[in-house]
Order: sequence, then C-alpha cells, then structure tokens
Amino acid sequence: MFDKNVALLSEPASGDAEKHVQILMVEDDYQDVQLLKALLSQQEYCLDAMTHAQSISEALDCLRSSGDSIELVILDLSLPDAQGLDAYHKICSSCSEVPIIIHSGNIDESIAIEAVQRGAQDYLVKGKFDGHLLGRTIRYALERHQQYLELQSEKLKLQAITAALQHSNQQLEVTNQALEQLATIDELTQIYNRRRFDEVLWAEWRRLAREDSPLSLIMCDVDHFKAYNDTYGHPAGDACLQQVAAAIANIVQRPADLVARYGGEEFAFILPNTDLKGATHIAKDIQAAVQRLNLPHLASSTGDQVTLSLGVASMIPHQDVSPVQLVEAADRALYTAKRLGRNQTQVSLPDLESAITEVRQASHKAKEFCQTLKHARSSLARSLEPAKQQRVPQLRW
Ligand code: GH3
Ligand code: MG
Repeated sequence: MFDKNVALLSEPASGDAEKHVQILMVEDDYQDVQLLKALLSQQEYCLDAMTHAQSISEALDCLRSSGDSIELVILDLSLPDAQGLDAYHKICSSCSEVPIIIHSGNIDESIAIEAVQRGAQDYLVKGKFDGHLLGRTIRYALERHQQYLELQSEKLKLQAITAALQHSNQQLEVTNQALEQLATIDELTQIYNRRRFDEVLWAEWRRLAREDSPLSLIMCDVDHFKAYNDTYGHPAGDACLQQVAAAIANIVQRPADLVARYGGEEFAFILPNTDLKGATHIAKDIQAAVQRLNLPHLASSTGDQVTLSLGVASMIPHQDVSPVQLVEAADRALYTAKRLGRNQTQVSLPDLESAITEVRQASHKAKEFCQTLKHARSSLARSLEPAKQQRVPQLRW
C-alpha cells in the first residue's frame, strides 16, 4: 500500500503509466459516478481499480470483504441510508485507517470545515472541480495519510521505547534498593551493620535535639569470645554470633529502634525517645534472651554458657554536642560491666557523665589559660627588651 502511494507523491509526468489506486466510490447518483470516472481516467487512474457502492451499508460490506485493499474512499454525503456527516461518521468508524475524500453537492462551508476537522482529507463540491484538481486532491490525501500512518508507527515505536525505558528504570530502582539494603546489612548476622548504625545515630541525635527528648544506647559484647573461638573453632564462633544476633534482633519493637552489629562480637541498640530506666529494662531483656539460648561455653571463666556484658547510656541530645559522647558513655559502662565480672548490665550515670564533661571542660579551659599566660609572658619580655638594652653600660675606649 505504501509503496504504491509513494509513486503518487510527486506530480506525475505526462505519459506516466496508469495509477492503480484502489478507490471505493460511495455514490448513488449514476451520472456523478460516470463523471468521476471520466475525470479520473483523464488523470490516468486505472478504472479497473475502482469499486462502486450505492449506499453506506453496501460500502461497509465492500470494505469488510476487501480486506485492507481499499486505499481511498470518495464519499457522497447524500445517500439512501445516511445523510450529511452521519454518512462520513459511519464509514469512518468502521475503517479509520482509510483516507476519505468527501464529494458532496452541499456547498455549506461549515459542513466542509467540520468534516475536515473530524478527519476527512478533503471536501470537493460536485461540479466545482476538474480532473486536475481531483487528481491532486487524491495525491495529497494519500500523501497526508501516508505521513499520518508513518507518524502513528513512529509514535508506537516511541511508546514501546518509553515503556521499555520505564521498565528498566523500575528494575534499576529495585536493584538500587537491593544494593542499598545490602550496603546496610551485616553479611554474617543479617542485622544492620556499623554503617547503618552511624547513619541512624546521627539522624536520631539531630531529630531528638530538636524534640528535646532522650536518646539511649546499649552496647553489648560477648564475654570471652576469643576463648570461644579458640575452643570451638572460628566457624562455630560465627554460628554463635548468628544465634546471638537472631535472639536479640526482635527484642526492640518500636519502628525507630535499631539493633546493629557494631563490630566483631559487639552489638549496639539505638533507642530513640527512651530514657535510662527504659533502656536498662531492655538491656535486661537482651541479657535474658542470650541466656535462654543456653549456648555452651566451657572456656568461659564467667559461667558455662555464652553470656553478654552490657553498657547503657542515655542523653538528651544537643546540636552542639556530638553523639560520639553517647557512644563513649555506653562504652565506659560496658567496660565497667567487664571489669566487675561480666555477664551483667552497667549503666552510665548521668551525674558521673556530667562530672566527666565538666572535668574535661575545666582541663580544656586550664590549657587555654596556660597558653594565654605564655603569650602574655613572651610579649612582656619583648616589650621590656629596649629598656634592658638602654640600661647596659656603654663601654668607652
Ligand atoms: P571480653 O569478655 O573481654 O569481651 O573478651 P573477648 O575474648 O570476648 O574479647 P576479645 O576482644 O579479646 O576477643 C574478641 C574475639 O572475637 C576475637 C575475635 O577473633 C573474635 N571475633 C570478632 N569477630 C568475629 C567473627 O565475625 N567471627 C568469629 N568467629 N569471631 C570473631
Ligand atoms: Mg568480648
């Protein structure tokens, strides 16, 4: 169909071979049919390629039985079974892919405009055109229609490409999420890793500083784990860490709570909006969960099963203070638990913490004061230098 039309896109030189465009003429007036045929033959259209229907229903039958072979419809708007644009609508709705030229005795311009707006290729008024104009109208109709079909096909390709792109974007998003997830999960224990711990700690610290609400931290460490590895082997040590992680992972339930493998055989809990009392309570639950595992540890000097030591700290975050202070406080409490015999929870006392902070601040201020004193002394020495030199007796020879 397209190839045949391409030949029609340029003005035909005189003496061109007959043009085989499969045209369906829908016309009930015998004289008009003869006139159109005569005009078309002047333009060297092959009359054998014409089909004629006298009504809309005949035309629809013809379109149905012809498969896709009809390339153009020339349609009268005054037919026995349809009048005006209704005739156009009936043909158009059953073969939207075929260009339609209207051939009508109605000179009402508004109908012509509406027909073209609805997709008709052209509107020829009966008796107001010659063979040359008819030939050109057919050529342009086929050309425009071909361009329309090409555009449609490009549009479909574009839609397919867009859909494929959207699909791969979605896949990329899923992959990115999976990667992001992988980057925050500890491979051995399948709980959050240190990276995630740090992210959440800083984010919660900033959030709770605005809310003026407490943030608690529990640091847990498996007791005598080196001895466990030495006794049972490294793979058994790995399995032990997995069991401990699984046992403690579900103890905290609030959406903002987080449990992570802090490193080695150390685990950490971030508990937003939780005070020291609440965090201590959770620490006891953690300790009890590991006890319930009842994992034998014959090399432990603390007992005959795997145990944890825990350090708890709580602070109301402040934007001028780093959350590292909270980690250090929990670590100090954990160290105390280790020192006092392991398998226990120790709490970082706020009074003690503020005393430590005060001592640190005082020591910092003292250092600054010493520094200022030193500067003052050296500038005093510099300012006294000329006076000293004046007092040196001049030797005369
Ligand atoms: P303490 O009671 O004072 O905590 O003593 P500890 O032996 O538990 O502590 P130490 O720091 O001396 O030893 C920790 C051991 O944990 C040493 C290290 O090889 C082991 N460890 C750290 N990460 C892993 C791991 O992923 N798998 C295994 N199997 N062992 C680990
Ligand atoms: Mg340990």
